[in-house]
Amino acid sequence: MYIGLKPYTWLAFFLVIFLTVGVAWIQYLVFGLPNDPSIQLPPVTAADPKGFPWWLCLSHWVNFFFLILIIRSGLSILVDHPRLYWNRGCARDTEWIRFTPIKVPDNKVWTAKEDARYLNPVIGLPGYRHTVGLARCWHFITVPFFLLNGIVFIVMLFVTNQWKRLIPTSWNIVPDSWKVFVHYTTFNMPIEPNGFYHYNALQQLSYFGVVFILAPVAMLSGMAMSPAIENRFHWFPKLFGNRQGARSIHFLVMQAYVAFIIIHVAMVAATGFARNMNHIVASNDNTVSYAGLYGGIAIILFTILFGFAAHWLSWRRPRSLQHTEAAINGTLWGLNINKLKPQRYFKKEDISPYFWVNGKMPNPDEWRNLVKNDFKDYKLRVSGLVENPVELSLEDMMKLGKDQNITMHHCIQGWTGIAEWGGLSISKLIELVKPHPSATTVVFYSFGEGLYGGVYYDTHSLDNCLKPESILAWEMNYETLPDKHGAPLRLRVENQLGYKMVKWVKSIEFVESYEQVGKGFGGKNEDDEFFDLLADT
Ligand SMILES: Nc1nc2c(c(=O)[nH]1)N[C@H]1C(S)=C(S)[C@@H](COP(=O)(O)O)O[C@H]1N2
Ligand SMILES: [Mo]
Repeated sequence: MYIGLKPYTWLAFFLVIFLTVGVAWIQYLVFGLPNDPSIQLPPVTAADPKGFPWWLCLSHWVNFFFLILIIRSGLSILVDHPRLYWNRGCARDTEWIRFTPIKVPDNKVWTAKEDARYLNPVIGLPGYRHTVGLARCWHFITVPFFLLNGIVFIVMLFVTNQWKRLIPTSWNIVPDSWKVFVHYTTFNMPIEPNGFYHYNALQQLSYFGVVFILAPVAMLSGMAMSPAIENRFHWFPKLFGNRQGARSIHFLVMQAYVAFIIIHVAMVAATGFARNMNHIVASNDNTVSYAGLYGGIAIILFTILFGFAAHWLSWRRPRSLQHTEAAINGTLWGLNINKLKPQRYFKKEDISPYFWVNGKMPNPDEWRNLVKNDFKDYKLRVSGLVENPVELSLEDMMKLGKDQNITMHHCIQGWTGIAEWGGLSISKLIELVKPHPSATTVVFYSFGEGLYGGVYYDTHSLDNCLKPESILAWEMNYETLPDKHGAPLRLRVENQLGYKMVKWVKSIEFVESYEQVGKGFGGKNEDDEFFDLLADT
């Protein structure tokens, strides 16, 4: 796996290493070992927690199980656009880290789909090419369980007195943690308290950080990547700088989790493996039994076996995963995120200098002949369950009036870009064609094909089409829509992900249900690549 870092990223990386490990060594070599703070821990009092209760052991391992699935599916999502940025336009050559040897060429169209990488299935869930749809299924099926487990855990912490072992009550924890850190990094093991009753300062601080900092930051940075949230609450991604900052921080949180897991497991092994495992698996402080250790190994084996089952499901039962994801999240999103109405707030100066391209250019003669004649012969056919079917030329549409919006586009693969779009508001079209009351879904067909052949199309609920900023655009950044971005006409529905915004629109049809179109899942990518089922929600 190729990893490319910008010089400033290397610098930041080495600075972090130096400020921690380097400084610890300097202190040790110059001033000697600091006194051992573990020894100074207050004595265990009667009010202190007595060991690990069973619910704590259970939630620890449930957390482990889901965290592994979340990290593995997250990695597969990441490499579908294997670049991370701090700027929201994802400009060429501005990524601070990339997981691909390829530099984005500037002399030809290089689509985000071509740029996608894939992982070995031992690491990614699933591995192999173009599985972002299924990787998202796994990510979003597991996240609610992870969250629920976390909530139960935190409630139980406070219902009992277990919070005392996790939450620092004095700022002394910071210098004390540093002292422990100096001990560890210079391989002078401090005297450990019995972890069944008490943690050392650094241990407490890191567990606290994992539960009360990493988890909430992961959740918030994840939410900041949603187009519906970003286009409605523009302040939200600013918590992380911007939308791409949120993606980068989401990644760094994952890195912190992985680093934590490695160090945590190493420390558990180094400080009395069998006894520690009895604590966290068997909920006892037995010093001779191996029951906890065997139990822990069994849980880890189960997690690995589940990984195999997860791949089997991904290849053999992808539809059931897609439906499970929709049953869990489609319903939730329908109730909240999808109700959000995009709002105007971007200004002309926010427009991204670079805007990624996606999808296969249409090839039929029909479209190429239209290009030759500057789309003067183009007619958009609007039909289906409508009182007044129409065929509109670009000129006809322009006469109906132009709506202009500056919005952020979110590709499911991870990149974003801000652009101005000008065109016909879909609500005006709906007014004109007068859909029957039975029409709930609008289908947009393209001249182009999907990745695996067949007409590219997608569907939207009437409700989403009527949202402000839902338009059929013939203009991008105040100029005629370029061919590669979907000329003559492309869809904009700003509370949705990019794949739902059909380019090179050929015709529109009003139907009763998306199940009547294509394979019946709401769009070309939903049909062929198991992307999120969002239609009609
Ligand atoms: N006809 C068609 N429309 C399409 C696609 C496609 O492959 N074919 N790709 C979609 C995806 S995944 C994205 S992110 C956007 C990209 O729009 P852009 O190329 O203008 O950036 O177009 C969408 N519309
Ligand atoms: Mo996309």
